[in-house]
Amino acid sequence: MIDREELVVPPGFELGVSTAAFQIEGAVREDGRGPSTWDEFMAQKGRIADGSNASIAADHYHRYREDVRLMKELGVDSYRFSLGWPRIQPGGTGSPNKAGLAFYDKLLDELLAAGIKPMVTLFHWDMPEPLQHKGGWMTRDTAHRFADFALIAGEAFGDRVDKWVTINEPTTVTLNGYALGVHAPGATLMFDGLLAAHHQLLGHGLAVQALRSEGVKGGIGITNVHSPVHPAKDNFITRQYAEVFDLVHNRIYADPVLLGRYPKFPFLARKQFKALHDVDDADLQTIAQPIDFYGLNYYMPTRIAAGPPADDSTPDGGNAAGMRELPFHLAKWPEYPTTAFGWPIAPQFLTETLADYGTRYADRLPPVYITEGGASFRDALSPEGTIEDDDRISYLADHLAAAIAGAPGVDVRGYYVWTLMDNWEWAAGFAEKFGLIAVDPRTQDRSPKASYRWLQRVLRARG
Ligand code: IFM
Repeated sequence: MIDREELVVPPGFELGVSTAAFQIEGAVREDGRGPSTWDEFMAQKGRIADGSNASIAADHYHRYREDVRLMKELGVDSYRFSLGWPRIQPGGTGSPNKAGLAFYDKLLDELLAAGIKPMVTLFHWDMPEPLQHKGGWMTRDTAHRFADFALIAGEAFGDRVDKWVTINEPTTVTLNGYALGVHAPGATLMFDGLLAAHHQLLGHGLAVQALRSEGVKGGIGITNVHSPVHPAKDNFITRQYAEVFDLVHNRIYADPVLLGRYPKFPFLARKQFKALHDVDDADLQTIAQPIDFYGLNYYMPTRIAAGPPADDSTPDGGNAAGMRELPFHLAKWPEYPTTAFGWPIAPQFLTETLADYGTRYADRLPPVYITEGGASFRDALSPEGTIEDDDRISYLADHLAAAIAGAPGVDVRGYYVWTLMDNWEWAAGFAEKFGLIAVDPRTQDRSPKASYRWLQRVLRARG
């Protein structure tokens, strides 16, 4: 644990906040926006823990000016947000919706006027529904439609965006969305869902080519969420299961992008990885386009234990019904405190992750940005009506310090806090709060928490 008031952010180290369109914008039926796979998913009974939906979310679509002002007062260098694909291409194909483009145009101009550098994610999970109905990421054609979308975005915003992220967390989309069915589109294909991973990676490569062909001035990268995987017991079988989970969570995404190949799959798991065997070399060349940075989201480590889920299973995807089909499960880390989501708080695994990247990818690894990091807690109002989210400050201070310290062979350039304000946390609805700013669900009033004021002090101390 570091002294949070002593934390020094070195000059040139970029500090930002991160959000995603569907989690904050609301206005799902306004100005020609089309429905997305998440619109459909959240309307299905039993899918969202608190029964809520994101049709208003944090109403950022109407309050973006106030949100940019709050970011300016916070003093961040950069803002990472995503473009709502269905807002710009309501049907997923064809010419863009002018009103959709106009919203992001205004947002970009507002950010630049406030001196905040925009980092734009092209896909943060809200796929246009018509494409989902054709199979979504299980369909190869979606990768090409995504490249068309990248071209539209590059043409419209390429003069102002500082950094582009093609896809956010293909891991989560594949595992939660296509394998376990706890996220949209709710498919339970288990290992067959890995085809969705390949098509996202192909979409990434094609989108990089599209943005380059538009001559965008910003750097281009991809973001994955990395969780270092440890066996709960040091025996052969548990180590094998941990290796399989490391492959499906981490390596099948990073290796093709950075090394131009899929990792070697364990002989005993060849059947499970068949979707990724024998892929065309041309695809791998497309996926391994040179990139300017690698985006890494880090929240927690993963522990794998043999046997089906038992009492020591983690929440979220960890106790999805599909997990019961597997001979292993995600186990708890009782030695660490946890966030409200039940995620272990252990910043040393961010250091381990960085060190692993430095060793594994060495000179193939471009500069790294931690594009997300943060924690949900049950924030309570103090008698004075403020939110004193001490736990969040500790989490951020310790993880930020780990990112700044970095690891040998890794050029860590920045850290983006997840997230600016309380939002709609996918299948958890509004229950899980990660924000630096509280949002009153009835009035949409924004109230900065103690963590916001702490980060503001840290940023001001840079001079
Ligand atoms: O809210 C999500 C975000 O959309 C993607 N990364 C993890 C966050 C917390 O679960």
